Amino acid sequence: MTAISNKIKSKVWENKQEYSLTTESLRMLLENQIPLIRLKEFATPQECESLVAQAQSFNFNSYQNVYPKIERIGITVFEYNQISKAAYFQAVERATQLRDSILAASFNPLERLMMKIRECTGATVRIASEPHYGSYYAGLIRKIEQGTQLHVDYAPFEQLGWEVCTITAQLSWNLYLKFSPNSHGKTRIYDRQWQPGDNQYKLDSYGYSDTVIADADMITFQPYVGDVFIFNTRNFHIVEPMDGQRVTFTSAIGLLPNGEIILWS
Ligand SMILES: O=C(O)CCC(=O)C(=O)O
Ligand SMILES: [Fe+2]
Repeated sequence: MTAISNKIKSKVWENKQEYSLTTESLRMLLENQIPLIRLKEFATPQECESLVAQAQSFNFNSYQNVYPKIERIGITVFEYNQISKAAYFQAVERATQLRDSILAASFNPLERLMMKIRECTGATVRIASEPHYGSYYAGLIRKIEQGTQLHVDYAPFEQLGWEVCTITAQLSWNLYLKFSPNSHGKTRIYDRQWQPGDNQYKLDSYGYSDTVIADADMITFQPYVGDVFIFNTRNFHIVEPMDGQRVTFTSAIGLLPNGEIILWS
């Protein structure tokens, strides 16, 4: 990237503009030209409430080796990386059945989001799929209430040997389902993308030292129930702790070299 286009880019980050979902904004987010896309009123308060009510009759499990505690319904490639690919794909069917029964009794944000991305890009938008194993799981119902460490989510670095490792850009979408009235629990994204040399800043299974984001531009957003926020998770980011409940529906979104867009968790 040239010095001039870098300058234009950091202007956009400084202005902290919010973008709606369009072909152009999605392309710019994938290329890290803008920090954030917001889909206002993606779901109604009633839809969000009913999804949470359905989910609460099942067990949320804690992420393994992740501190502070993060709970979720659904499975992640990140955790099975330490176990095995085969075990992940064995767990997909059951996790998918549970997700589908919760969504059938409330509403389906995953289908809605995929449809919106399809409409605005014209691309093939599908759940990620692994040769010889089949479909991935996508769509966690997640509670992040004690915050996260500074981290990135970027499969080419984390998931060697999986289809999702071949993506060229990675985003995350979060639908905020429940958010206790609170001025905390915000999400902060830094204009600093993970690079191979950054392993020296790693603290544990996923957290990084603040040194890595020194001097980087950042944007902090306040989540609202019913809104979806999409951001580029190769950028270092962090969720502030809060008092009360903070429940989201979320998955990763990746761009493949052939232009297809894949989702997984
Ligand atoms: O819950 C959030 O606001 C963002 C969580 C996160 O780290 C992610 O979606 O990658
Ligand atoms: Fe993240």
